[in-house]
Amino acid sequence: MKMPLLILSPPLVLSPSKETSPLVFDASILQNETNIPLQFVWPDHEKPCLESPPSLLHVPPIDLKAFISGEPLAASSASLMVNSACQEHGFFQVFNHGVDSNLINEAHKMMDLFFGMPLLEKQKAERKFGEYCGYASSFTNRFSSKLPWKETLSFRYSADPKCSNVVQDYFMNVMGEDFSKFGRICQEYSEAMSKLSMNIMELLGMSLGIDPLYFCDFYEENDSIMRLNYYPPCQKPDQTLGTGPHCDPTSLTILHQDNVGGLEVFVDEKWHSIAPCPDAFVVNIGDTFKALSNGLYKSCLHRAVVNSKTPRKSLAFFLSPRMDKIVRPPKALVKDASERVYPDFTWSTFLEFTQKHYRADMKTLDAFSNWIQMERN
Ligand SMILES: O=C(O)CCC(=O)C(=O)O
Repeated sequence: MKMPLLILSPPLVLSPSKETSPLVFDASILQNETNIPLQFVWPDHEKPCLESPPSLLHVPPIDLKAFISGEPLAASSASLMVNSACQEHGFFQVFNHGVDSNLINEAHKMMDLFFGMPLLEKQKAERKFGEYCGYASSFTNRFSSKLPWKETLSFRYSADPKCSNVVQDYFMNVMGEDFSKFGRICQEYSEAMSKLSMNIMELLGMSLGIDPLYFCDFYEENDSIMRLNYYPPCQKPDQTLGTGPHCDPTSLTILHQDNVGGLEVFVDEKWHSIAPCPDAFVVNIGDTFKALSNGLYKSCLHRAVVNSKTPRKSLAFFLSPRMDKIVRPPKALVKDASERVYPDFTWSTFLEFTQKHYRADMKTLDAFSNWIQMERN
């Protein structure tokens, strides 16, 4: 399928204007700047409200060990909590998840080392336009307004046995020998996330009243994305955002945030925060799973705010199906074809759409599904 040149709101500006010198997000300098560049200043209606901190969102704490134990009461209570949270906003937390805390701590330490390096070093892994892997500092080469106050390093993880070292290989090929430990830890961390996502998929299947193994099977050879987010301090935290409001186009996000705090979710026309908890992962439904659940589960708008004192880190694993899998709700969720909310699509088409034609917001899945329907008519 050939992609149309759609410009969705807000408009995509591909390069900085020729009259001004290109903007560079060098965190080591900008974190002390009291006059932040205008490109980072968000419109008033989108600015965070730091004087009156948002109320906490109720995200049910799910004891995954109890769920996996197969004890019927624990399993049914977890699945009821997940069902109601996913119909309301799509966010919940998992505890007793079985991921080694040393591995999580090591990953955070590696992030400190990486993002603490000089900009020129980090730029050796720079992400190219239209790609989703690599180092990106604030997307200064892609947009020229509403820039996020952050740096990211993203890479691909695949559970296909033929790609058993894909993360480690990426680090070695793009960043070199010196990054082999970082690569190994990211490989292990991504594998742990992929394994954890299978348990969560079992829970989601049960919560939707279908065969608990249905989604495990669907995501068995998942082709996922791992993103390390680093938010440097900002002397004008009330003017900018670390990550702007967006819904995740992927299927399921498993997020570990450090203890600084900054994640917010838009529910009932208000922003709510999710307090950090080092023992838990925050899980949220993305657009692709929303489509798989035939619109029953929500993929909710969220963002990250920054602060003037402490850098913040988060690790996001974006579970996605194998590129050629057809995203179509299981029969049990669609009694009649007229009940279908979204058309069939493959993750590869949706990913390409998100990379080339828009800036993430809450309408991406609708825009994408309108585009598919236009193409097919
Ligand atoms: O850092 C966070 O808390 C949120 C990150 C996020 O939403 C993203 O990476 O898409």
